[in-house]
Amino acid sequence: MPSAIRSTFALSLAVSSVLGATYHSAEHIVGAGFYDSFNFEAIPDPTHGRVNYVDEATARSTNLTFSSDDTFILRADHTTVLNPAGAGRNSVRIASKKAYSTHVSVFDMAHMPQGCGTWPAVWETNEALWPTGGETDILEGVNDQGTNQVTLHTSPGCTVPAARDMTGTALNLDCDTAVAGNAGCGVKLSQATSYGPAFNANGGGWYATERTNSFISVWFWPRNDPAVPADVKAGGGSVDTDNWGTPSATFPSTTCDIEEHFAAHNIIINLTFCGDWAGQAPIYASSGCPSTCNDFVNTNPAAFANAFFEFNAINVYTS
Ligand SMILES: *[C@@H]1O[C@H](CO)[C@@H](O)[C@H](O)[C@H]1NC(C)=O
Ligand SMILES: CC(=O)N[C@H]1CO[C@H](CO)[C@@H](O)[C@@H]1O
Repeated sequence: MPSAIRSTFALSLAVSSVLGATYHSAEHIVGAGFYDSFNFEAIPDPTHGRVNYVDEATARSTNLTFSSDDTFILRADHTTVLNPAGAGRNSVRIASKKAYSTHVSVFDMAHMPQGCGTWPAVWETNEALWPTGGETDILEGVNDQGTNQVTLHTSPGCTVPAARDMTGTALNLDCDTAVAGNAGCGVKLSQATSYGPAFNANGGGWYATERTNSFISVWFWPRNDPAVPADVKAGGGSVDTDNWGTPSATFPSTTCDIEEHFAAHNIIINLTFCGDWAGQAPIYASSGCPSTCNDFVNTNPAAFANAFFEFNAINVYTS
Protein backbone atom coordinates (compact mmCIF):
# COMPACT_ATOMS: atom_id res chain seq x y z
CA MET A 1 0.00 0.00 0.00
CA PRO A 2 1.48 3.43 -0.91
CA SER A 3 2.44 5.30 2.22
CA ALA A 4 -0.03 8.16 1.67
CA ILE A 5 -2.91 5.69 1.53
CA ARG A 6 -1.50 3.69 4.40
CA SER A 7 -1.38 6.74 6.64
CA THR A 8 -4.95 7.73 5.67
CA PHE A 9 -6.04 4.18 6.42
CA ALA A 10 -4.33 4.27 9.82
CA LEU A 11 -5.86 7.66 10.55
CA SER A 12 -9.36 6.51 9.69
CA LEU A 13 -8.94 3.48 11.94
CA ALA A 14 -7.84 5.70 14.81
CA VAL A 15 -10.72 8.12 14.24
CA SER A 16 -13.36 5.42 14.04
CA SER A 17 -12.28 3.84 17.32
CA VAL A 18 -12.56 7.24 19.01
CA LEU A 19 -15.95 7.79 17.37
CA GLY A 20 -17.28 4.66 19.09
CA ALA A 21 -18.66 6.70 21.99
CA THR A 22 -19.33 9.98 20.22
CA TYR A 23 -22.94 11.06 19.79
CA HIS A 24 -24.47 14.06 18.02
CA SER A 25 -27.40 16.22 19.04
CA ALA A 26 -30.78 14.83 17.94
CA GLU A 27 -33.02 17.01 20.14
CA HIS A 28 -32.14 20.08 22.20
CA ILE A 29 -35.20 20.79 24.34
CA VAL A 30 -35.35 24.11 26.22
CA GLY A 31 -38.15 26.35 27.54
CA ALA A 32 -41.26 26.34 25.33
CA GLY A 33 -39.57 23.65 23.22
CA PHE A 34 -40.89 21.16 25.79
CA TYR A 35 -44.39 21.78 24.38
CA ASP A 36 -43.12 20.83 20.88
CA SER A 37 -41.22 17.73 21.98
CA PHE A 38 -43.68 16.20 24.47
CA ASN A 39 -47.32 15.05 24.54
CA PHE A 40 -49.36 15.49 27.71
CA GLU A 41 -50.88 12.25 28.95
CA ALA A 42 -54.17 12.85 30.76
CA ILE A 43 -54.52 9.16 31.63
CA PRO A 44 -55.54 7.24 34.77
CA ASP A 45 -52.42 6.54 36.81
CA PRO A 46 -51.33 2.94 36.13
CA THR A 47 -49.80 2.87 39.62
CA HIS A 48 -53.05 3.85 41.41
CA GLY A 49 -51.79 7.13 42.76
CA ARG A 50 -53.83 9.94 44.35
CA VAL A 51 -53.35 11.96 41.18
CA ASN A 52 -55.36 13.47 38.35
CA TYR A 53 -53.24 13.94 35.23
CA VAL A 54 -54.46 16.99 33.31
CA ASP A 55 -54.24 17.77 29.60
CA GLU A 56 -51.98 20.42 28.08
CA ALA A 57 -54.60 23.18 27.95
CA THR A 58 -55.41 22.70 31.65
CA ALA A 59 -51.75 22.47 32.62
CA ARG A 60 -50.99 25.73 30.86
CA SER A 61 -54.05 27.65 32.04
CA THR A 62 -53.52 26.62 35.68
CA ASN A 63 -49.74 27.18 35.48
CA LEU A 64 -48.95 23.53 36.27
CA THR A 65 -46.53 23.84 33.37
CA PHE A 66 -44.66 27.07 32.76
CA SER A 67 -41.88 27.97 30.35
CA SER A 68 -39.49 30.88 29.96
CA ASP A 69 -36.57 31.24 27.51
CA ASP A 70 -34.37 29.00 29.62
CA THR A 71 -36.60 26.99 31.94
CA PHE A 72 -39.49 24.53 31.93
CA ILE A 73 -41.45 23.87 35.11
CA LEU A 74 -43.83 20.95 35.64
CA ARG A 75 -45.68 20.83 38.95
CA ALA A 76 -48.65 19.62 40.97
CA ASP A 77 -51.52 21.73 42.19
CA HIS A 78 -50.61 23.20 45.59
CA THR A 79 -53.68 25.24 46.47
CA THR A 80 -56.70 22.89 46.40
CA VAL A 81 -58.07 20.87 49.34
CA LEU A 82 -59.41 17.65 47.79
CA ASN A 83 -62.70 15.87 48.35
CA PRO A 84 -61.60 12.41 49.55
CA ALA A 85 -64.34 10.84 47.39
CA GLY A 86 -63.33 12.82 44.30
CA ALA A 87 -60.37 12.93 41.91
CA GLY A 88 -56.74 13.06 43.06
CA ARG A 89 -54.36 16.03 43.07
CA ASN A 90 -53.89 17.65 39.66
CA SER A 91 -50.48 16.93 38.19
CA VAL A 92 -48.77 16.37 34.85
CA ARG A 93 -47.34 13.44 32.94
CA ILE A 94 -45.55 14.05 29.64
CA ALA A 95 -44.10 11.63 27.07
CA SER A 96 -41.67 12.54 24.29
CA LYS A 97 -43.03 12.43 20.74
CA LYS A 98 -39.82 10.85 19.49
CA ALA A 99 -38.63 7.39 20.47
CA TYR A 100 -35.01 6.28 20.70
CA SER A 101 -33.22 2.92 20.82
CA THR A 102 -29.44 3.37 21.18
CA HIS A 103 -28.91 6.97 22.34
CA VAL A 104 -27.71 9.30 25.06
CA SER A 105 -30.11 11.54 26.99
CA VAL A 106 -28.97 14.30 29.35
CA PHE A 107 -31.32 15.91 31.87
CA ASP A 108 -30.13 19.25 33.25
CA MET A 109 -32.38 19.84 36.23
CA ALA A 110 -32.42 22.68 38.75
CA HIS A 111 -35.14 21.15 40.95
CA MET A 112 -37.15 17.98 41.39
CA PRO A 113 -40.43 17.36 43.24
CA GLN A 114 -40.11 16.95 46.99
CA GLY A 115 -42.52 16.32 49.86
CA CYS A 116 -44.32 13.53 51.71
CA GLY A 117 -46.44 11.45 49.34
CA THR A 118 -44.55 12.49 46.18
CA TRP A 119 -43.44 9.86 43.67
CA PRO A 120 -41.64 11.61 40.80
CA ALA A 121 -40.01 9.78 37.90
CA VAL A 122 -37.88 10.52 34.85
CA TRP A 123 -37.82 7.34 32.82
CA GLU A 124 -37.89 5.76 29.37
CA THR A 125 -40.20 3.07 28.05
CA ASN A 126 -42.45 2.03 25.18
CA GLU A 127 -45.92 2.28 26.68
CA ALA A 128 -47.55 0.13 23.96
CA LEU A 129 -44.99 -2.66 24.40
CA TRP A 130 -44.64 -2.80 28.20
CA PRO A 131 -43.08 -4.91 29.63
CA THR A 132 -41.61 -6.71 26.59
CA GLY A 133 -40.18 -3.41 25.33
CA GLY A 134 -38.45 -2.78 28.68
CA GLU A 135 -38.25 0.22 31.02
CA THR A 136 -35.31 2.31 32.24
CA ASP A 137 -35.98 4.37 35.37
CA ILE A 138 -33.37 7.11 35.51
CA LEU A 139 -34.57 9.22 38.43
CA GLU A 140 -37.15 7.86 40.81
CA GLY A 141 -38.03 7.72 44.47
CA VAL A 142 -40.77 8.31 47.04
CA ASN A 143 -41.48 10.47 50.08
CA ASP A 144 -38.14 12.34 49.90
CA GLN A 145 -36.25 9.13 50.65
CA GLY A 146 -32.92 9.28 48.87
CA THR A 147 -30.70 8.33 47.42
CA ASN A 148 -31.89 7.98 43.85
CA GLN A 149 -32.69 4.53 42.53
CA VAL A 150 -31.95 3.60 38.90
CA THR A 151 -33.90 0.50 37.77
CA LEU A 152 -34.54 -1.64 34.70
CA HIS A 153 -37.78 -3.59 34.25
CA THR A 154 -38.03 -6.24 31.53
CA SER A 155 -39.73 -9.41 30.34
CA PRO A 156 -38.23 -12.72 31.64
CA GLY A 157 -34.63 -13.60 30.80
CA CYS A 158 -32.73 -10.43 31.69
CA THR A 159 -30.47 -10.50 34.73
CA VAL A 160 -27.40 -8.49 35.74
CA PRO A 161 -24.21 -9.51 37.58
CA ALA A 162 -23.71 -8.44 41.21
CA ALA A 163 -20.21 -7.08 40.58
CA ARG A 164 -20.21 -4.14 38.16
CA ASP A 165 -18.01 -1.14 37.43
CA MET A 166 -20.21 1.54 39.00
CA THR A 167 -20.32 3.77 42.08
CA GLY A 168 -23.85 2.74 43.16
CA THR A 169 -24.96 -0.39 45.03
CA ALA A 170 -26.75 -3.27 43.29
CA LEU A 171 -30.18 -4.26 44.64
CA ASN A 172 -32.13 -7.12 42.93
CA LEU A 173 -30.34 -8.76 40.02
CA ASP A 174 -33.35 -10.03 38.04
CA CYS A 175 -34.98 -7.32 35.90
CA ASP A 176 -38.10 -9.45 35.14
CA THR A 177 -41.32 -7.59 36.06
CA ALA A 178 -42.81 -10.95 37.18
CA VAL A 179 -40.14 -11.39 39.90
CA ALA A 180 -40.21 -9.87 43.41
CA GLY A 181 -43.39 -7.87 42.85
CA ASN A 182 -41.94 -5.99 39.86
CA ALA A 183 -39.07 -4.57 41.93
CA GLY A 184 -36.87 -4.70 38.80
CA CYS A 185 -33.07 -4.73 38.92
CA GLY A 186 -32.20 -1.58 40.80
CA VAL A 187 -29.09 0.35 41.75
CA LYS A 188 -29.07 2.67 44.76
CA LEU A 189 -26.84 5.65 44.08
CA SER A 190 -24.01 6.49 46.47
CA GLN A 191 -24.27 10.25 45.97
CA ALA A 192 -26.12 11.99 48.83
CA THR A 193 -27.29 14.86 46.60
CA SER A 194 -28.84 12.58 43.96
CA TYR A 195 -32.45 12.88 45.16
CA GLY A 196 -35.11 15.04 46.81
CA PRO A 197 -34.40 17.87 49.26
CA ALA A 198 -30.63 17.30 49.13
CA PHE A 199 -30.68 17.45 45.32
CA ASN A 200 -32.67 20.69 45.45
CA ALA A 201 -30.61 22.35 48.18
CA ASN A 202 -27.56 21.78 45.99
CA GLY A 203 -29.09 23.33 42.85
CA GLY A 204 -29.84 19.95 41.24
CA GLY A 205 -27.47 18.66 38.60
CA TRP A 206 -27.24 16.45 35.54
CA TYR A 207 -28.56 12.95 34.96
CA ALA A 208 -27.36 11.20 31.82
CA THR A 209 -28.20 7.83 30.28
CA GLU A 210 -26.31 5.98 27.59
CA ARG A 211 -28.01 3.01 25.96
CA THR A 212 -26.01 0.77 23.61
CA ASN A 213 -26.61 -2.86 22.72
CA SER A 214 -23.81 -3.77 25.18
CA PHE A 215 -24.93 -1.80 28.25
CA ILE A 216 -27.24 0.80 29.74
CA SER A 217 -25.49 3.26 32.06
CA VAL A 218 -26.63 6.24 34.13
CA TRP A 219 -24.42 9.03 35.47
CA PHE A 220 -25.25 11.72 38.00
CA TRP A 221 -23.19 14.88 38.53
CA PRO A 222 -24.30 17.32 41.26
CA ARG A 223 -24.48 20.98 40.22
CA ASN A 224 -21.18 21.91 41.93
CA ASP A 225 -19.27 18.76 40.89
CA PRO A 226 -15.89 19.77 39.42
CA ALA A 227 -15.94 16.48 37.45
CA VAL A 228 -19.01 17.28 35.33
CA PRO A 229 -17.82 16.77 31.73
CA ALA A 230 -17.61 19.94 29.61
CA ASP A 231 -19.81 18.44 26.86
CA VAL A 232 -22.53 17.62 29.42
CA LYS A 233 -22.39 21.12 30.86
CA ALA A 234 -22.47 22.75 27.43
CA GLY A 235 -25.54 20.85 26.17
CA GLY A 236 -26.20 20.33 22.44
CA GLY A 237 -23.38 19.75 19.93
CA SER A 238 -21.89 16.37 20.58
CA VAL A 239 -20.84 14.27 23.58
CA ASP A 240 -18.19 11.62 24.07
CA THR A 241 -19.21 9.20 26.81
CA ASP A 242 -15.69 7.71 26.89
CA ASN A 243 -14.69 10.78 28.92
CA TRP A 244 -17.46 10.55 31.48
CA GLY A 245 -15.77 8.29 34.02
CA THR A 246 -17.33 5.52 36.10
CA PRO A 247 -21.14 5.60 35.91
CA SER A 248 -23.39 5.75 38.96
CA ALA A 249 -25.23 2.67 37.67
CA THR A 250 -24.54 0.25 34.83
CA PHE A 251 -26.34 -2.78 33.42
CA PRO A 252 -24.18 -4.85 31.05
CA SER A 253 -25.58 -7.19 28.40
CA THR A 254 -23.64 -10.19 29.82
CA THR A 255 -26.83 -12.09 30.75
CA CYS A 256 -29.36 -9.68 29.25
CA ASP A 257 -29.79 -9.28 25.51
CA ILE A 258 -30.49 -5.53 25.52
CA GLU A 259 -31.47 -5.41 21.85
CA GLU A 260 -34.07 -8.12 22.47
CA HIS A 261 -35.44 -6.75 25.78
CA PHE A 262 -35.55 -3.03 24.92
CA ALA A 263 -37.64 -1.46 22.17
CA ALA A 264 -37.41 2.16 21.00
CA HIS A 265 -38.30 4.25 24.08
CA ASN A 266 -40.05 7.52 24.74
CA ILE A 267 -38.86 9.76 27.57
CA ILE A 268 -41.56 10.07 30.23
CA ILE A 269 -41.72 12.52 33.11
CA ASN A 270 -44.40 11.98 35.71
CA LEU A 271 -45.31 13.13 39.17
CA THR A 272 -47.79 11.03 41.09
CA PHE A 273 -48.73 10.75 44.78
CA CYS A 274 -49.06 7.71 47.05
CA GLY A 275 -50.16 4.69 44.99
CA ASP A 276 -48.35 1.36 44.67
CA TRP A 277 -44.99 2.55 46.03
CA ALA A 278 -45.12 5.90 47.88
CA GLY A 279 -48.49 5.01 49.41
CA GLN A 280 -47.65 1.62 50.92
CA ALA A 281 -48.36 2.21 54.64
CA PRO A 282 -45.02 0.89 56.00
CA ILE A 283 -43.02 2.79 53.37
CA TYR A 284 -44.96 6.01 53.92
CA ALA A 285 -44.63 5.73 57.72
CA SER A 286 -40.92 4.87 57.58
CA SER A 287 -40.32 8.18 55.77
CA GLY A 288 -41.47 10.05 58.88
CA CYS A 289 -44.52 11.38 57.06
CA PRO A 290 -47.72 12.28 58.98
CA SER A 291 -51.21 10.76 58.87
CA THR A 292 -51.92 8.43 55.92
CA CYS A 293 -50.59 9.19 52.46
CA ASN A 294 -53.96 9.82 50.76
CA ASP A 295 -55.24 11.89 53.68
CA PHE A 296 -52.07 14.01 53.65
CA VAL A 297 -52.37 14.62 49.90
CA ASN A 298 -56.08 15.48 50.20
CA THR A 299 -55.84 17.94 53.05
CA ASN A 300 -52.44 19.69 52.81
CA PRO A 301 -52.11 21.48 49.47
CA ALA A 302 -49.43 23.86 50.75
CA ALA A 303 -47.18 20.86 51.44
CA PHE A 304 -46.88 20.47 47.65
CA ALA A 305 -45.45 23.91 46.91
CA ASN A 306 -42.09 22.25 46.23
CA ALA A 307 -43.53 19.36 44.25
CA PHE A 308 -42.13 20.55 40.93
CA PHE A 309 -39.55 19.72 38.30
CA GLU A 310 -37.50 22.56 36.87
CA PHE A 311 -35.57 21.65 33.73
CA ASN A 312 -32.85 23.82 32.26
CA ALA A 313 -32.73 21.47 29.27
CA ILE A 314 -33.06 17.94 27.99
CA ASN A 315 -30.56 16.95 25.31
CA VAL A 316 -30.85 13.74 23.30
CA TYR A 317 -27.96 12.48 21.19
CA THR A 318 -27.61 9.67 18.67
CA SER A 319 -24.52 8.26 16.99
C1 LIG B 1 -46.44 30.52 36.97
O1 LIG B 1 -45.28 29.86 37.46
C2 LIG B 1 -44.09 30.61 37.32
C3 LIG B 1 -42.93 29.72 37.76
O2 LIG B 1 -43.10 29.25 39.05
C4 LIG B 1 -44.18 31.90 38.10
O3 LIG B 1 -43.00 32.64 37.92
C5 LIG B 1 -45.37 32.69 37.59
O4 LIG B 1 -45.51 33.82 38.38
C6 LIG B 1 -46.61 31.83 37.68
N1 LIG B 1 -47.70 32.56 37.06
C7 LIG B 1 -48.85 32.75 37.65
C8 LIG B 1 -49.87 33.48 36.88
O5 LIG B 1 -49.08 32.35 38.79
C1 LIG C 1 -48.32 7.61 37.92
C2 LIG C 1 -47.43 7.25 36.89
O1 LIG C 1 -47.51 7.73 35.79
N1 LIG C 1 -46.55 6.41 37.29
C3 LIG C 1 -45.49 6.03 36.47
C4 LIG C 1 -44.37 6.96 36.73
O2 LIG C 1 -43.13 6.44 36.63
C5 LIG C 1 -42.89 5.09 36.93
C6 LIG C 1 -41.52 4.80 36.46
O3 LIG C 1 -40.79 4.52 37.50
C7 LIG C 1 -43.88 4.16 36.30
O4 LIG C 1 -43.63 2.83 36.68
C8 LIG C 1 -45.23 4.57 36.72
O5 LIG C 1 -46.20 3.80 36.07
